[in-house]
Amino acid sequence: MNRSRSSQPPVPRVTRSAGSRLTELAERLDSGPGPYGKQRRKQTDSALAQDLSQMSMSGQDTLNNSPSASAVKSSSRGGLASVARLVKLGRCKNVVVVAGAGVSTASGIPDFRTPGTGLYANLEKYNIPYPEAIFNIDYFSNDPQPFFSLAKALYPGSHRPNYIHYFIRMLHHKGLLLRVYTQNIDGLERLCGIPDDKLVEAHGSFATAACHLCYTAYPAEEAKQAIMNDKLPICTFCAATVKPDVVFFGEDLPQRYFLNTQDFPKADLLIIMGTSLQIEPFASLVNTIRSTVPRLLLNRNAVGPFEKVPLRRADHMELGDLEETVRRFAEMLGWNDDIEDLMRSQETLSLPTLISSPLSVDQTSCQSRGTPAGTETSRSRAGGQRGASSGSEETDSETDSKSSASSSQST
Ligand code: CNA
Repeated sequence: MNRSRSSQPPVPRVTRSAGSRLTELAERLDSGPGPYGKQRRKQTDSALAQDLSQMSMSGQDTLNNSPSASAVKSSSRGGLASVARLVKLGRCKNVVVVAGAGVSTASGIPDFRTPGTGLYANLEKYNIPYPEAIFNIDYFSNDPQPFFSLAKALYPGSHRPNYIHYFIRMLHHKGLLLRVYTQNIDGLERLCGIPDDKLVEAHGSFATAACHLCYTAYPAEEAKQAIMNDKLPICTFCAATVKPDVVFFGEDLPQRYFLNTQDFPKADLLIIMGTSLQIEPFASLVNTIRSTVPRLLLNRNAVGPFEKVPLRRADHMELGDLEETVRRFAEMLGWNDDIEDLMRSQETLSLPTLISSPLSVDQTSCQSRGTPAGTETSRSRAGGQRGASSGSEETDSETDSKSSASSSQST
């Protein structure tokens, strides 16, 4: 994580927050004369826009023949089929994926906001005053226990990547993935073999840990062991509580997040999956794409700019269960068999754990505390929960993708 410290060179600071005021600002930028302004991009993107509008009807026809007639109603301008056709025509070679917790519900990890099953609907057991408190750094400073109780349920190890993760990896296999920006902290993108350089874990992960006050690095495996055993991992330097490098509200986003300033202007397709687009600044990323570049929302419900009617010209959405939608998308692209093969081979191999082997520390843990029961999770259809294993087909994907972030926090 990029937490600003006086000894470091100045770096851009963006702090995680809930809210959507930045969305409006970004939209104004998009329509203005600046680098993302409509005027500047109009000519270069007009061919793409023309393709999209021509494809609308035929895309709709294709979908009408599919078994999911209800999804057609929620599609805009041919939705999946239009975008699939663009990909097949070779018009999308720099695809950016923006992902959220909905990508991992098929792996058995609850999201935040789904009524009934989301973590926010099931927080009574953590005894916190409001849901966001569990990810609030000031609240954590006073009482880390609610977060640690939740962390026990979220720690990577008991969940497996699902079809959606492998779809993203297939985008990479086909040479089309510019980058995936995920808000997820479950590490499943890494675990399915998406290489580190293609991945931005915008809200951090459990793969590293550090003191929440002085940012001294702490062995992630030892932090995990302490938390899983209801003990507090304590900083060897200042004796404050250590926490996994998950970005809390009020903390800076990792340095790698700023890759978005290079990637989004370059992108020729944006796929937004399984997110409510409620957390800033991440949510506003989707508005920094050029206005004529297709944006495809795959989610259970319309979110962010897709809630506005009419949608902007190059916007498409396909509402419904994400895994089912992604499977249909993959079938349209002719990728389904490849993805199934990839999943089979990868999931039968043993995969490495996300946390590298522990370094020794002088002091590991201190007092133990009582813990409420862990969060219940549902089971998945594909991938889903299984025992942790180790070993990967693509070893390059298993190195620590947070190296830039980690280096910026050590003194
Ligand atoms: P969110 O606010 O809970 O939104 C999830 C979105 O996905 C909602 O719009 C849901 O309708 C949709 N969704 C959920 N399941 C499905 C499904 N099966 N099919 C279609 N749509 C579905 O979560 P966001 O990601 O938007 O919020 C960002 C937070 C959530 C990040 O900071 C994460 O750290 C945090 N989070 C992460 C995880 C994880 O790592 N797996 C789990 C829970 C929360």
